[in-house]
Amino acid sequence: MARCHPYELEDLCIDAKAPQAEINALIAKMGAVVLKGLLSKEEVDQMNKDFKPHLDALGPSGNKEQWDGSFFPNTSKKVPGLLAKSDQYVHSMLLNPPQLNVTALLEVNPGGKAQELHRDDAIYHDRIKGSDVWDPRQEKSILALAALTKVTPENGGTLIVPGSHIRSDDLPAPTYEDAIHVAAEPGDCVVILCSVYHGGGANSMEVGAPNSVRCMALCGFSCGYLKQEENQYLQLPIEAVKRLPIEAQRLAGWDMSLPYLGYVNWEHPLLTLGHDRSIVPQLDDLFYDKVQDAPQPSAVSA
Ligand SMILES: O=C(O)CCC(=O)C(=O)O
Ligand SMILES: [Fe+2]
Repeated sequence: MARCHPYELEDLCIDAKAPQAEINALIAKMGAVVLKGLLSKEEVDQMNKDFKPHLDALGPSGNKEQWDGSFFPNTSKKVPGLLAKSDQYVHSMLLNPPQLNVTALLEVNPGGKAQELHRDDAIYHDRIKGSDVWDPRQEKSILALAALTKVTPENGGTLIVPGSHIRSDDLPAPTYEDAIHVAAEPGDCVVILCSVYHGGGANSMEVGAPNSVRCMALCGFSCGYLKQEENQYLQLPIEAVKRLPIEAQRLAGWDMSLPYLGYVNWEHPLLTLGHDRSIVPQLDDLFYDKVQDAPQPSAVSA
């Protein structure tokens, strides 16, 4: 059966050092990109080292005590709360600005079945009207998936339907035949708009075969006025939050969404982490967004 688009994996791939405007144009067209070589070998090695004890603590793949559903079968190991588990993750994935939405390590093991194709933004109950041109204002969140192992179509490479970010919700959802399979090297990073149809792939490999385990570190961002998918305030030990760089604390949710959403005792939430008042926005700075309120270039020239 014909796919609903003409694209192959290489149409989504772009050098991570390409000009930002080129990357933006590609994601606007496709709804997803693969940034080749975003992370260095050292960054990938350090994250794998930091996460190993947490994966080991879950026991072997297929362990019946793990979540065993269709979206996440027990062959997928899932580690949450990554800000408290790897400083390298904080620096390589988080400090890359809006508000953090979700962190997760997803290790897909042999025997794992493919996820249903889905839009992550379905959690916000939005409907996409569908059009020929992408309107960035429809987006609520964006997700980066960094490869920490080799990722192949056989070991669970993510399934993506290019162009489906502008597909109307009145049309039937795309099928597995419409999806392309991600293949990526460690350090490559898949970035998807959360309106694009995607899903974790099946792992059809034998246990113990080379590259039979697929591991990706996920870092999602959402608009600051939305409830976060992974509840950072309850997920992270407060002492671990206090140790994060201030920019990471803000991204994790200890911040205001202007105008005046998210205060504590009428003040900025960073004060709850013990910061000196002099470095924390106060009074009118809790209400007015100087960037948004400034005259826009078109308004000035008109
Ligand atoms: O594991 C993957 O490749 C994608 C996972 C995913 O889409 C999800 O958990 O929502
Ligand atoms: Fe997803």
